Amino acid sequence: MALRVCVTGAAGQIAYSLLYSIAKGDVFGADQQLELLLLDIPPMMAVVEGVKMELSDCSLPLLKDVVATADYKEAFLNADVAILVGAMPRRQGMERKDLLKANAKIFEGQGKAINDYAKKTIKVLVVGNPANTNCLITKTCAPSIPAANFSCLTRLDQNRAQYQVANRVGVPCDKVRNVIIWGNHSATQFPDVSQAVVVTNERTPVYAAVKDDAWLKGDFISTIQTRGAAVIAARKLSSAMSAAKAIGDHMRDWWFGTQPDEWVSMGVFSDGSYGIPEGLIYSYPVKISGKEWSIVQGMEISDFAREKMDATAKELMEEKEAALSFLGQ
Ligand code: NAX
Repeated sequence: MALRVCVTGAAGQIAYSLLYSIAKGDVFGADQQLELLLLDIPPMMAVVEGVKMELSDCSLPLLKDVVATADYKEAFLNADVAILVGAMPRRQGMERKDLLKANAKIFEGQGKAINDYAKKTIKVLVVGNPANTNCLITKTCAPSIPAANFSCLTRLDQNRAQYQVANRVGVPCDKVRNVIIWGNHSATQFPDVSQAVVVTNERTPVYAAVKDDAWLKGDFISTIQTRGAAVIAARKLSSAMSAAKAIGDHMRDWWFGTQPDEWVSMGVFSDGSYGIPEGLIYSYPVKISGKEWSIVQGMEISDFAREKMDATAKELMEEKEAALSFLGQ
């Protein structure tokens, strides 16, 4: 049976990299047939039709059907997976409150449509910013779908952190494991390598491998927190290729599971683990098996980490309060 995968923001720059990667089998497996449901807003339909033409021209054997639509029902009907990339971008002079309001409206509508039309087993990954809070709104508006089926993307931050450490130590990126991104996909996020290891013939803690605590507690953290802005400054466009790669990594791990002794970071519905308020979409280290994630428990949290984990939780509480107040308007 073909898997029905909805991607929103289908005319945008992330989707342009992402759709090819999904359609050629990188994410759901080399044997999994696919139907792609491409959603964007009505003025972008001609562009989505162009993307659809290109997908056809890629001549990909797994791709059974491509639907281009601006209609929520058509986009989410019987969907197995939804990757919500489309969002209202922050325009110059726009207040944070106005951004939250515009996005609350979008994700309220999409949450309701997922609730009404998608499969109850659907996995939803929210990418459009503010990703954590947009994910919370979507989940809130889809009460018939389990909370565990919603997540937001912090894998790009994890990948950025892995690269920075690997580059410093001089090993390939995949040798750096168990980096954690805590909290919000924003400048308050806390990239934490206190549990991370460099895996060569042995497993060396990152602090021992890097041998520069000041860098790991200072510039390393701020580099990850501001990397998105640095890419925009250089490219005049936000991260797209790397975002699409991270979406593929996130979804593939959710689908096929994580390796033993390894975890990945995902924004998930907080159950109060590590003293974070319940009911936020907060990025935690998770292990995945049988398409179900569980938060890695039992790690010691230093005072240094505590302060940073609480600061990003506080920002998410404020976003949540503002965004929920806009629902139904
Ligand atoms: P683009 O502006 O290139 O594309 C966005 C697309 O979404 C546009 O085609 C637009 O028409 C569409 N759209 C707007 N409202 C929609 C709606 N209600 N339904 C369906 N489609 C809608 O942006 P792109 O570079 O692709 O980025 C998309 C989003 O990803 C942005 O919100 C961006 O901030 C966010 N990102 C999140 C990241 C993360 O790690 N969580 C990293 C990358 C990226 O910055």
